[in-house]
Amino acid sequence: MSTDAAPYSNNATPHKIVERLRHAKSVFVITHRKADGDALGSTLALVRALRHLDHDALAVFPGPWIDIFDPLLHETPRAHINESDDAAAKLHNREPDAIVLVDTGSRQQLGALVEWVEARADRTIIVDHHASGDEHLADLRWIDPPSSAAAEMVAQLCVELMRVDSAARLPLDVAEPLYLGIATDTGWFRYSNTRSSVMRLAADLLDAGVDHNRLMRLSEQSDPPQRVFLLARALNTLRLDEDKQIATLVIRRKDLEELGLENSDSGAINDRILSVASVRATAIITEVDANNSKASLRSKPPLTDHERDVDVNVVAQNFGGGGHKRAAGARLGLPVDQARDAIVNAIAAQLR
Ligand SMILES: [Mn+2]
Repeated sequence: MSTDAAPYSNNATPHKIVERLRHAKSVFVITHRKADGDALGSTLALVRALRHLDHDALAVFPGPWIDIFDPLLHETPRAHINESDDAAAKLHNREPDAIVLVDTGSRQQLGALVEWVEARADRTIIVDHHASGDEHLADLRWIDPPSSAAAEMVAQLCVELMRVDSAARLPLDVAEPLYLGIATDTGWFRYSNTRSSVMRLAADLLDAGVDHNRLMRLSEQSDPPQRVFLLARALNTLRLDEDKQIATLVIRRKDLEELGLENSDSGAINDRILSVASVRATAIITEVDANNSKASLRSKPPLTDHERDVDVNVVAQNFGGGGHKRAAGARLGLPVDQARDAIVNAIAAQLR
């Protein structure tokens, strides 16, 4: 989620994007590196909808890759571009008529695809729900931060593209990844971005035949036991600051290495400590190396006018990162303990 991107804006309607896609015979759909449920779901859904209409569509994923959703990929054509790859060669020097970036519009999120995408801005379309990105990447931009997930936006495109009257009429192979996207980006309909439109869309997608239990199991109940051991270690580092309103945890390199884990999956751990009543904001600080750390941040919406609101997107921007008001991230060029203090101070400034 870390980005230097600036606030960016719309210049196209969903209708205009659909019209552009109708005229594109070949389309590459690209999302951000380390594709999460929304990124993957949005990409697969749009590629499959286009293929149902006999367009030549390809899903393109910049690495690294998170494999937990692999059972949902099926035969959908896709390319993986790793950090050290020559993007053009890996894409067989193919030149698509249109490129759609979904769930990101930020060059820092594109890995080895950055220059390839930048050179094709004239045929690139951004469909994103993040508030910041790099406008110059795309000729057409539909940016909608109120959308709970990019998949909510892509659902609208798929319905219009496929000329159905509601998402309940989408083919199951399109509906399933859309549901994955909205479910994961809303924390399974618990986060503050769970608005009425997303609940209605979820209902429609269930009517299209989506198996909620299967997706829930894949997404939330497929951890190796080491994840729980990591949680136990992380909880031992809990620190509460500023009248117990800020909760922070630290995950050290050593913890990950000893448990054989590659990443801290800090989003899931943040959710656990938000359960403390007094806590207004949380941060998981993960050690990258002796001098670098990354922070994953969350905040709770205030319940009364007396509560100060913590915007973690603003906190993350202090460190060159970003994201959303309730969920953001940043990389810090600091050892993990100093990074924790810096993050706590930045959050505390918003609570005073
Ligand atoms: Mn998203």
